[in-house]
Formats: sequence, structure tokens, C-alpha cells
Amino acid sequence: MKSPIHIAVSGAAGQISYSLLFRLAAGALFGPDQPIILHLLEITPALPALEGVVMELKDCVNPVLHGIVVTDDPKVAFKDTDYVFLVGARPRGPGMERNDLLEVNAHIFSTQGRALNEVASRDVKVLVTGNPANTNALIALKNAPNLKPENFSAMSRLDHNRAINQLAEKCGVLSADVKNVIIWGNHSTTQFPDITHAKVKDQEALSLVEKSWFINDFIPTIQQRGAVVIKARGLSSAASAAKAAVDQMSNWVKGTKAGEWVSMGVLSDGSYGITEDLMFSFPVTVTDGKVSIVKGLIIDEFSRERMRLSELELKEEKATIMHLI
Ligand code: NAX
Repeated sequence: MKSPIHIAVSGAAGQISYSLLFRLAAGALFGPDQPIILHLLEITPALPALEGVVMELKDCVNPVLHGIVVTDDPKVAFKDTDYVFLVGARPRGPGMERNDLLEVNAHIFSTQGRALNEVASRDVKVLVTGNPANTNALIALKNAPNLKPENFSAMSRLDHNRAINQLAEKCGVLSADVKNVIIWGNHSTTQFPDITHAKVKDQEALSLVEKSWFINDFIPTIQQRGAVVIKARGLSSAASAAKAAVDQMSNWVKGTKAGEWVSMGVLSDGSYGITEDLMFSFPVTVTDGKVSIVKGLIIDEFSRERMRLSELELKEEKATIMHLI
């Protein structure tokens, strides 16, 4: 019998977790032969609701789920964890400005970063989904000086998956036929979803679609997809976000396929002229758990301008929470 892998999820009583936890418990990340123990973190008032989720998890009788830890204390939640999904965050309340939102979440993610620093496995992989995801990830990383920056990533996989779907639908192919789309920048409306380097059934995507569709239709559709889902469903994307979180962690653990990349928010090393020390979504490959930014792609003026806009937004976000990092 293999020893269990410890996986923590914050915001465990929330919408995304209601899909994510059941995927994890069904073995989505490590398969049917690898036991897991889930560490579920919530704020104190949400613990009664979380008890209901725990009852359902148990009632699923998933063979890989060997234990559940429930807590409102990050140090208990992250103790000896190997994989951490930071999903919980404060949503924007009435009258709250963007800077207030950044500030309140900065406090949450600095506390969680310090707890990870103290008690998590030294090789822990921390995936930040809770918004503003990129800057929250930066705060957590900066508050965990004894962990490597490579231990942290921000989720841009939902945007990446949305881009694959839009391009596949436009070309009338299956999503599996689309490769190497890129999300550059922030998980926000300034992100640049890019198909300049994408392939559809091994053909250049831009040879199959009109440039005007790419600029006037595709880009705004991906940038605003979250808002459109909220309008239709009355609730924000949850199942697709949970799937994306599993996809991103899965690539991080198992690697990317030869000749393919995925998008991940990682600490900028100055690649493509992006300011260092921002959590910026880049195209990346992963080998043996090590994430590498894809280098050497030719960036045209149009793309560079789009990347700059998102970089600027991330710099502004960082300036707002600078006192906490
Ligand atoms: P919910 O509001 O349904 O759930 C969030 C949960 O987090 C709540 O149960 C809340 O009690 C908990 N929470 C709040 N503060 C916490 C803390 N300090 N410690 C532990 N738990 C805490 O939101 P949900 O729809 O699940 O979305 C979660 C986050 O994901 C939001 O910030 C959302 O904006 C963000 N998203 C990010 C996406 C991405 O691609 N990066 C896409 C989907 C989603 O919008």
C-alpha cells in the first residue's frame, strides 16, 4: 500500500471546491492506486457548511480517500502537505473598491504564505486560484521565504482552456486538435489570449482564421468569458475552474507532452521583457516537476502592446500591496 499524499484545499465550502474536492477524491490527480488525505481549510463561520461537504465526500465511498482534516487554522491545514490549492478568497463586497479587495486578500494570502513557510512540505506545490490570483500568489510566495518561488503558481488554466475551446469551435475541430494557445499576463480582463503560435491539427491557427476574428472576437470573448458565465448562470464559473485547477496541477506533477506547452502564472524572470518579480502567465513546459518558461517565441508589436497592458496592471496591483511583501 502506498503512503497517502496530503492535499490541502482552502475555501473548501465554496462553489469551486464543491467540484474540485470530488474530483480529487475520485483520484483525478494521482489515479486510483494512490491514497490521498484531504486537508480542508475554511473560515470559522463556514465550518458548519463544510461539515455537509465532508458528509457527502464520505458518502461517495471513494477508495482513494483515506482521511479528511477539517480546520479553520492554516497551520493545521498545511501541515506536511505536498499539494495545496488556495481557492478561498474574499469576494468583492458592496461599495468595495479594487484596492480594498486587493488589500483584504493580501492579508489572507500573507497569513497563508507564512503558514506554508512554517509547516508545509519543502517541495509543496501551491496553486493559487482565489482572486486576484496572480497578486495573491505573489503575496503568498513572498511570505514564504524558506520555500522556493518555484513552489508557487497562479491559475491561468481556465483562460487557457477557454481559448482552446473557442479556437476549436471556430475551426470545427475537437479541442484535442488544438495545441499551444497562450495566456499572457494577469487573470483579468487585461490578459492577452494569444493564438499567434497555436496549431490546429498541426497547421498554423492564424492560417485558418481571419486576423479580424482573432482581434475583435476571440480576444474579448476569452477576456470576458467569466462575466458572461455569471450573467447566464447567476453564479461564477465553478466546475470549469475546478477542472482547470486539476489540469494545471496535473501538468505540474506529471509534465507536459513533447512539443506542447500550457499557460501558468509563474514568477517572471524577465523573459519577453516582462518586469521581474511579477506573477505573470507565460507559456511553460514542465519536466520532472520543474516548470520552464518557453523561450524564443517571436513577439510582434501587437502582442507586445497587449502583454505590456497586463504587465502594467500587475505592477499597479503589486504597488498596492507592497507593504505586505
Ligand atoms: P465562493 O465564494 O463560492 O467560495 C469561496 C470560499 O472561500 C468561501 O466558502 C469562503 O468562506 C472561503 N474563504 C474566504 N476567506 C477564506 C480564508 N481566509 N481561508 C479559507 N477560506 C476562505 O467562491 P468560488 O466560486 O469557489 O471562487 C473562489 C475564488 O476563485 C474566488 O476568488 C474567484 O474569484 C476565484 N476564481 C478564479 C478563477 C481563476 O481562473 N483564477 C476562475 C474562477 C473563480 O472566479
